[in-house]
Amino acid sequence: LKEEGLDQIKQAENQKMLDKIRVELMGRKGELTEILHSMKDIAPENRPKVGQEVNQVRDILQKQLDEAKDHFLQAVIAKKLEEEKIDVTLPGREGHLGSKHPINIILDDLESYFIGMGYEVVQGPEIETDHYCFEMMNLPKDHPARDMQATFYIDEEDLLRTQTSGDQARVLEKHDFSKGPLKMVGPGKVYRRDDDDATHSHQFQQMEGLVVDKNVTMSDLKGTLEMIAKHVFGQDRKTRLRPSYFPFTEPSVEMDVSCFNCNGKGCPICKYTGWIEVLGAGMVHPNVLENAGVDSTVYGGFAFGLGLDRFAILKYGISDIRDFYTNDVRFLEQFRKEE
Ligand code: FA5
Repeated sequence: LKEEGLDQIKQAENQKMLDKIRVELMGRKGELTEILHSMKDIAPENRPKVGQEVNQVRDILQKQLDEAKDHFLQAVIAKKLEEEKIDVTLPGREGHLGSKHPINIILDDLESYFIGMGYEVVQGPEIETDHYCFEMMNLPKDHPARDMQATFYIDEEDLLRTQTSGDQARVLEKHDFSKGPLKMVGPGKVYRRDDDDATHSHQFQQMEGLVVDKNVTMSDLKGTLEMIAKHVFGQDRKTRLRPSYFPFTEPSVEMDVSCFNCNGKGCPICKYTGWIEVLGAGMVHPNVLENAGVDSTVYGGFAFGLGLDRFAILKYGISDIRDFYTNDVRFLEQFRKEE
């Protein structure tokens, strides 16, 4: 049986044949097992000897089976390795890496600039209430200046915010002035029923800014705005402040930056004015402070709301604001070097 078994194992050509031999020899109905089962028919004095021999044969066959199995396994692995050979000289497949959106580049840069000057960054809700977006900002329901910003209303109280200025009221209500001055910026998306053109979009991004303390003056505001402009646009771009009107600031100003396209000479992008408006600002109106429970006889401050899309247009010389949201990768990829 031993010789026969070893012979069969030697002749097995593959794992399948080997499995069959194993079952025939050692399986439940295999020849060896049968011999072990028939031990009871052997004379008791011969049993130990026969048992020992059978066990020996079983061990030898088992060892041979294991070796053969290992041999087949190695062959399978070797074949697989051969088939899966990697050609390291092939050029790699290029993965597509996204790039940061130009507005986010400006946003991240401004955020860290303001954090460096001690401002905290807050995030207000895009679905804002009439209460925070308008009423707390000195714009009661019947105020004519509500027409300045065409609003998408959701219901009587909820709306898509037209400006980030509601963030001012939210932080003013919470700030503890005994712990120090309030300095915050609040970036985010805003929505208006504006007609789209090269510099206007129905959805754009603003960054609100608010500083409230004792003895804050208009020259602090002017200095801050000029610093921001120089930081983003460099030393050479011209800026100007124009008197303006906002219900929540008094006095109010707007800042223009000289047009990137015509360098101030006048072209269709700047509507032949030579300037593009980038932000509104002013000294916080006492009513805004009082509405939030801050004593306007002790505290005062300045606020600004800058248009991040306009900043990006001017910084990168983009001739149409709509390029920001049509998401053409060829447009977006140009800004990879700026990240
Ligand atoms: C405001 O929204 C005021 N909340 C700004 C403010 C804040 C004033 C704090 C005083 C104190 P205005 O509507 O002008 O103001 O918008 C501010 C800036 O957002 C503009 O200067 C411009 O840069 C940008 N902007 C306004 N409308 C659009 C639009 N349709 N598309 C793209 N950018 C716009």
